[in-house]
Amino acid sequence: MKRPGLRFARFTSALALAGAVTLAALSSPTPAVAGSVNLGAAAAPEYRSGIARDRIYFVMTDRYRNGDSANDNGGESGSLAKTGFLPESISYFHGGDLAGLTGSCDVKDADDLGLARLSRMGFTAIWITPPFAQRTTQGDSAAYHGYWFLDITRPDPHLGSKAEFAAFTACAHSLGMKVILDVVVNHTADVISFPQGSSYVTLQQRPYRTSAGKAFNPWSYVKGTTFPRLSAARSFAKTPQPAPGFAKAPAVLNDVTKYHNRGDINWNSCDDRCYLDGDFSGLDDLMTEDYSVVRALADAYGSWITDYGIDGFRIDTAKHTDPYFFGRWLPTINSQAASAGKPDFSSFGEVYEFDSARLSEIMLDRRLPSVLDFPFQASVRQFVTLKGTGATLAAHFDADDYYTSGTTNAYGLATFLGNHDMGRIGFFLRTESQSESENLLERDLLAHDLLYLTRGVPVVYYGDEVGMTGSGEGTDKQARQDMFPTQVSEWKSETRIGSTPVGNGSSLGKSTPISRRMTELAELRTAHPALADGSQITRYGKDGAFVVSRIDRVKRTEYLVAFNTSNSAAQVNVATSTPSTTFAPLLGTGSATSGSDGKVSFTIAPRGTLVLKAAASLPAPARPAVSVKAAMDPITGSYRVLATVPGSDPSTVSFAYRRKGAQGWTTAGTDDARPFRVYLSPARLGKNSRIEVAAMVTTTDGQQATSAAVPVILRPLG
Ligand SMILES: [Ca+2]
Ligand SMILES: [Ca+2]
Ligand SMILES: [Ca+2]
Repeated sequence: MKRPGLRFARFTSALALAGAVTLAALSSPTPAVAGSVNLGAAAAPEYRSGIARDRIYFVMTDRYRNGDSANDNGGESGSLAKTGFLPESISYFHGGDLAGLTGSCDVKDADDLGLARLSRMGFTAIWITPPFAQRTTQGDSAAYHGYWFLDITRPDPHLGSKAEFAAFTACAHSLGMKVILDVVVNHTADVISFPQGSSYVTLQQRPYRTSAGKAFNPWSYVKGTTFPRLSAARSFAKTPQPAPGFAKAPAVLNDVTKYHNRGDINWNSCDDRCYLDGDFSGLDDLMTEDYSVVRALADAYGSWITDYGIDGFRIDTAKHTDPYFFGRWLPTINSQAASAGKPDFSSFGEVYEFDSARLSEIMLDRRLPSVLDFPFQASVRQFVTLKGTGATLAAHFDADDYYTSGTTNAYGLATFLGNHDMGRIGFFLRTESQSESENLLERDLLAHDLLYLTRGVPVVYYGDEVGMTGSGEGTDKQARQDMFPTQVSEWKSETRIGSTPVGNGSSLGKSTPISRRMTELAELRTAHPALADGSQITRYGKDGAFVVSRIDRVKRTEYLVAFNTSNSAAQVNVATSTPSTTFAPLLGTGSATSGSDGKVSFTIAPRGTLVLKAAASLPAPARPAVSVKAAMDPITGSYRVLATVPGSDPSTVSFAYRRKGAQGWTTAGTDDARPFRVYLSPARLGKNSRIEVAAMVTTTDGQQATSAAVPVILRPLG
């Protein structure tokens, strides 16, 4: 869920410190290099998330395929308010369900348009909108989207039964696909209202009070399992009054004192706390500081992992959840997943934020392992519509080092081109492109090439494979079209990129230039895993062109991936790490030969992509050396630790720190692309902490060298 224009201050998380693992106890001492320190196991290898090589298809289940018309009314009859079913309207349920999405699960049957279709297109994971039982309707709209839950212990009856959910996950797993559930922890359906009205009341105006009337801050209780006893009449800024007839589950969520009860987020005049404690458009905002809420959400969502083998969560409205919640909730989720045989359970949060410095800060402060990469979406959108240049993309990826820690980095970010809130890439191209309209298909393919061939986990929004664009404003309801034959008249005649308007037909059986390219890109990533999660080194970013190297460290092979958004051919001259060899094409037309200095020149076609693979292996690197220096980064107030490594070998550099006087080193993260950097936050490590930092370089042939230790005082900004 999104709202524009949010601003956030930094949150200092005391819990962040508690989670930093001191690795001294784990290390088996290795011989120290003369004149340098021994980082032991704190010099961790480069990290990759469990989904770094996956390709995710994001689908709104209600809009994909109707496998069972008997559930279209959700088991209700009578009024629209009860059934929520009106397939002619963009605001109501349309009939799609789990049975339809699952299909017959026969990948060899070209007529099987369920999960087998997605497997054939090369997807290795599916993210479905929240499948939980909803408050069916609210005002003049229905919960077909899944973000208004009442009961998270069972599927919504419009989508199917528990048995049908089990069949869905079993089918996905049999096809080698992971299942990622969209979960909501910030709020429930809107059931509570206030006699005092819905305008937000600040903490200064009315603090929270215990049932005995004592003012308190819920953030004082985020380290333990106790919480003050509260009273509906006395504890809140407003008096919570639940509408009758809407039972929530788990049962503790029926207790109105488990909510913030301060009124709605006012999007125009919110203080920082209001974004966290206010109701999101009336949706009941959970008191996630209360451990009983943490526990209930962990048990209820964890049981889906235990019962169905769910592989990951996409976490809705993560930006609006209290800053301590994920540090408490995710470890219990991950341990339930590990017990269920899912040690690589992977989650990513929705933090609607377009600045990478700020987004990474929220991700790390909140202890989220990954987030949706909104800045990537904005940068690619600008690039392909000619509102940006190669420099736009270079600047975007230059911020990647902000995401690096011992257990996070930019390779685990979920990348995307558009979604169910902001609208589709096809709409942006159709309405924003500063180019001749006949090139929209090529620009759409270019956008998907960028999605699949740069770092991150590509998420395709369902319907983009058939070139859906969007009606009206192109956002939210108008970007949630049906894949099965639609009864919405404006969707029948809607412009599509690469194909004709769908009319009364189905979008499911169609092969389009975009779907064929997705399949090709998926095959390319599978055949050459470096294109999925190999080190990415920016080589060129100017005018219409953007070029990166991707490195296969196991095979010691370099790839060049080049994009050109301009309407004329782009001639580039870039550095590589592989001298005196030929680079042959895997995608696109062109080739190159590197000189003895590693430089190559080649041409990228207008609106084209070129993927080249070096014939020779990376050369044996010289004996390595590394030095570090640290300085405050004025953008974030974190300390930028920069390692200098001579030569052009695509080495990795592991960073570690230790507190003054301590013996063991703690992992700070490993960077595998020049410039070699990590960022240490005074807020997370402790303001004015005195630490030492050091780095260890590992070359592509396994040689290592360690720097001297450098003292740093983590003074806060300002
Ligand atoms: Ca149905
Ligand atoms: Ca909240
Ligand atoms: Ca770097």
